[in-house]
Amino acid sequence: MTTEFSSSSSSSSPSDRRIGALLRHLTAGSDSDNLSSVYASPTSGATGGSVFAHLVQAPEDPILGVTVAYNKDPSPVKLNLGVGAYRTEEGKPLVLNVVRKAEQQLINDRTRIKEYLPIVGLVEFNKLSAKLILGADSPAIRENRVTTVECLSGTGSLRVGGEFLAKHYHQKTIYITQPTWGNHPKIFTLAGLTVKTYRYYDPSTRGLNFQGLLEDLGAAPPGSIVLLHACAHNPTGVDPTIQQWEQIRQLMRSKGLMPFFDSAYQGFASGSLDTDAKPIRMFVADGGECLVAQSYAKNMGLYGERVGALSIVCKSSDVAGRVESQLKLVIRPMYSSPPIHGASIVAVILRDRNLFNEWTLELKAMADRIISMRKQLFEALRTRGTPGDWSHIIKQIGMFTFTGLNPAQVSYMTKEYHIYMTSDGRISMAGLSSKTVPHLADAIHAVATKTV
Ligand code: KET
Repeated sequence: MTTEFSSSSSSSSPSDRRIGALLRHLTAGSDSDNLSSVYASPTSGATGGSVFAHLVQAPEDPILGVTVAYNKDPSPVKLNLGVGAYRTEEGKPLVLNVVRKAEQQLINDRTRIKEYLPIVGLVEFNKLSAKLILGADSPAIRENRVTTVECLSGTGSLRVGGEFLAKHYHQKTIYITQPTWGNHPKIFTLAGLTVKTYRYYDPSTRGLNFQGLLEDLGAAPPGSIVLLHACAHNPTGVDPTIQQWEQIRQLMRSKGLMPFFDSAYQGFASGSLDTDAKPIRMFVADGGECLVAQSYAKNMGLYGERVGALSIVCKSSDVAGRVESQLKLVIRPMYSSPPIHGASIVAVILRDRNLFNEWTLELKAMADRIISMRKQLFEALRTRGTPGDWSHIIKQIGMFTFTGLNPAQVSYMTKEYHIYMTSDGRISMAGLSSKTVPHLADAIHAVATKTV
């Protein structure tokens, strides 16, 4: 257009030139009109208010927010018992020796590339993860009835599994334990499922409400999904016995309930990977279907690598293949494909007998240190004569002690002793050390002997 005007203006009549000038003027005018309307638009810099001005400040996450508050506290005696992350006796995060070795191997291998992984992730990692949780001799693996996809740690595996069920499973209700890990209801609601709870914990015995559990699962509509903590229940540290698991299995199978296992602590409960996977293997051994979300955050200390897996055990390899094809349709628009590094570390460790054995020793050492913290804390309260029965500290299983302290007591301990924990009274035993046990025991003694 501009070229046309200028070429015609050199050879045309005065009236043509006047019309041309007028047109240029009008065009320039409309340009500036456009510009001013751009500047005045709600997302431009020129106008006053933000389109997000109506937002209220969201509260911090109930678990991860504890670390945020802890980091702001300048006190030298502060203690973070909030998040379930392992610490050494020196209170430091731990990178396992086998992880260091595996990473060295990966770095030394110059043939390694950084291409996108397939949508399902690292295939070798998936196979090894299924073997780790279901057992090397699992008939379901042998019969090719298991599909496993690498996901973003335990959370991502739960979310992908939840969305898959919301899309393709006839029942949209998932039952979760009361209480449970705080993220469960949010994950499954956003995945498109309806969340309901089943009784699990009895505050009066600080143990399992087995009768309540059986009643609630017995009353659940046939086909409902049931979330089960594979071991080391979070936050209560209370697990069913193997006999109770068998009863749960029979009830669930008789009602056609769909088991969805969350396995975030394999190896952390008993110190043995196989023992901790037993409840899952009981459900797989009966030939029925189930889902399993695995996390390597805790048992390999790979928290920030975000490495986990979702396995769906099906009744035939034909169905498993179609399930996998649909899982890919869930994953691709969500994050396309998972990251390569963490899964490669896990694959190196799981495929090598020596590294695997070394891992089991390191894992056992972490589990043992936690158990020793339980004993030390229990003893420290006994020697202080702290009122109340604290035997649940040594009875509960896994990373956490569900102390029974109420939110007012927790906030008193934070204010006066700089001890940070979730407001439900859960403490991460993995964050304690012999040096810090007396400080925690003093704080618990204080709140147990005075009204706060
Ligand atoms: N399931 C359970 C039961 C669980 O406790 C956690 C983490 C996860 C899954 C997910 O972990 P991931 O890092 O996505 O693999 N729990 C600890 C950390 C957190 O809240 O994110 C915690 O309870 O402290």
